[in-house]
Amino acid sequence: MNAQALKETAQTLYMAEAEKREIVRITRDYPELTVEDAYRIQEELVELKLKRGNGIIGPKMGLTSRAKMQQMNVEEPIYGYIFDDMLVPNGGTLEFDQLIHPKVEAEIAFVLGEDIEGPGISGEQILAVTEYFIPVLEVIDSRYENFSFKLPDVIADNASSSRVVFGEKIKKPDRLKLDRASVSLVINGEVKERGTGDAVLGHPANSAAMLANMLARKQQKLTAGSVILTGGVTGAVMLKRGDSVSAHVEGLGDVSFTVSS
Ligand code: 0L1
Ligand code: MG
Repeated sequence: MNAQALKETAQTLYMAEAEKREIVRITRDYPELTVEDAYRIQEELVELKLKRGNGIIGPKMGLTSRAKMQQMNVEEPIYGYIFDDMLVPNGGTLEFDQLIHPKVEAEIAFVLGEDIEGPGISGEQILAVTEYFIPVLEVIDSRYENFSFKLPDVIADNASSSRVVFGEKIKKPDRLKLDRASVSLVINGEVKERGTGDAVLGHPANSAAMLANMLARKQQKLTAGSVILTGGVTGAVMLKRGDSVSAHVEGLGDVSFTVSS
């Protein structure tokens, strides 16, 4: 895809999000779209949001569970970015009318005390510089019709990022084994999804390490203080108006929101 087409595609995705409008996946018209070009589109999209005045809260990993990777037939997760206009306060309201077809998943975020730069970063190295963990509800809202996309499409679409709700920032507890921590996603009082931290590449810290190594290919690094979403511990569940949503992460606590009616 040439530079002009990359820019136009980013603009199309940007407008689809702003206007809450589904679009047909890019790979229908560009079946040869590569992962590299998809990240270039994502970079253009990020630029458009920065130019609008938005700030980046931090990066996110997506497709981190074996099940999702197999489903998409990929060997590597993907990344995208969470922006400040995506924040919904803990216990607050998610405005349904601002979204297309939102789904929610429960995750664990890391906040590092130092910058860390790949390649060759391990989960242990991430844990050594982690200051805080945060329980998270991530709302994903693919801009593509029926969440129907191929890998390059979802990369270009900023990994379906849409909204995020953070629980309390917890100073990294020394003895907490995040891989064994159970995580539940509750909607309207019913546990809809359950998992343990090891669903995320064996340990959520491995996901942050992989992200550091992926960013290193672009001479970028994980920076101290940014919030890093490590990927869904639970599956994603479709939201509807009026839903009351919470997640419990063992050792870290709860996070919740309500969907507007
Ligand atoms: O956060 C995520 O894992 C989203 C990845 C994109 C896949 C999807 O939209 O279902
Ligand atoms: Mg996610």
